[in-house]
Amino acid sequence: MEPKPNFPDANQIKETDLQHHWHPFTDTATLGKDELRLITHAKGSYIWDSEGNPVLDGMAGLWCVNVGYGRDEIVDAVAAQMRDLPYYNTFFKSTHAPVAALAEKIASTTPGDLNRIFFNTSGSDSNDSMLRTVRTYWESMGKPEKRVIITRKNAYHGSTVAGVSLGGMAGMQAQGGPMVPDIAHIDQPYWYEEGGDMDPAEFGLARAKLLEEEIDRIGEEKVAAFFAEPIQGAGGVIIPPETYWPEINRICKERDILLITDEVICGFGRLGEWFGAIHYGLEPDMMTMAKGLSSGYLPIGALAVSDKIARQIFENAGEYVHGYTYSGHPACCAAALKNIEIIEREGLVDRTRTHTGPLFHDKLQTLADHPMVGEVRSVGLMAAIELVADKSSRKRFDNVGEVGTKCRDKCFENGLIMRAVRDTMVISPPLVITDGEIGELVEKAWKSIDQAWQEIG
Ligand code: PXG
Repeated sequence: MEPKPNFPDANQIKETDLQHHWHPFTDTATLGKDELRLITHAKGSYIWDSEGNPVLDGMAGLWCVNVGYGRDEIVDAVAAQMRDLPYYNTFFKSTHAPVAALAEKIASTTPGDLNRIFFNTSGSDSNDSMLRTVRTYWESMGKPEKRVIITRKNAYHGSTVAGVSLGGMAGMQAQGGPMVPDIAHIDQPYWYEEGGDMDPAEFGLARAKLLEEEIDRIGEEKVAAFFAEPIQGAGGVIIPPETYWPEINRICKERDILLITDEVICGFGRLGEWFGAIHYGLEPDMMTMAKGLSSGYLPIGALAVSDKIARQIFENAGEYVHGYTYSGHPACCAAALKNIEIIEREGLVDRTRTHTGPLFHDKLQTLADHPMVGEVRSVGLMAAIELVADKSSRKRFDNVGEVGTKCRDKCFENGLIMRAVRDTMVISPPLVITDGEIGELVEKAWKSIDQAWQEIG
């Protein structure tokens, strides 16, 4: 495969990058030139590097390019919007057509009565907005002490101060503290890693009951909300046992605690429904979203709020002094609107539920025959492969993360992007992935797992 024609000097770009670019989530000081992969262009489910190698993008970028790469329609919609109105704010009684249309569109896809949409630029700042909105709601109810938000250990909710505080990643919380106060973390419903001798159903129930115990410990009058992803993505595609969400739902309803889902990864068709909450039969009081909202073509996030909560705040809190310069940015809204139009027109949500999701599931299960694969699990187009030293006891390798990193590197070499979370491989391809590409993905995954296994002996 030839490199992209007329592409500037790749080596020079890498040199410049290494001198001046500070990479997110990277040990930039030790980043070597030969490790740096320069991506030049993309189409459908593939990206290309500067050497001209096509790579099947099993991660849809960072869990976001749901409609795949190279959608000229989105480019055209954004260009047209930018010619008409590249920017205007939505503060101070102003609006514009794409923001109004997008708010209506999102409201029509969300479960229950989440009819009020606040716009942001990412998942992290949507979660900041969520935190402020939850606490403002209870303040407006005359209960300012009801402000603790319960989340889970090993959850990822973003990289801003509120995002890291809400998240339960110990390594992130160790940098740049102190964290936002009044956030509590309970154990996650990760049966494969933490289930011990319990069966999954029993374990799911036990982990859900931790919420009740935590509410009792803190005092119901102080707990504002439970906030969680329907399926933890960055934590390792942790699919809770079927018993988990119904019990969480019951507890939130009985204890006057808001139920809020982070749909940044699970939203916009990833699980074969518009949102993860729908997959689990939940009607949350609020939801946050980003990524698949625009398939990553432009940065945009949103907080969807129920009629009841919005009305309470509007009628009792006065002006809500919150918002970003780019809340409801017209070009980003235009990208999101076109993206949702494509998802609807091509039936990508139903296709994921009824066709690609089941096919992906069945094909991936063949990997469970490999001696190093302890479990393969998936919902829709989101999957995890557990790499273990011993299948029957679910025992991990001693040097946690080593085999996962090795496997990820082998995937790169074999033309597949698959991410490693410790020794769990995670996959989240574009929703437009074809049947043939699913076959290719699984074949390359087997080859890479096997090569990593051979190397560690
Ligand atoms: N919530 C969830 C559930 C996420 O997955 C965020 C919030 C924050 O969104 P922004 O747009 O602020 O990044 C995320 C982001 C990874 C990885 O390597 C995952 C995310 C971001 C970067 C890397 O798995 N998720």
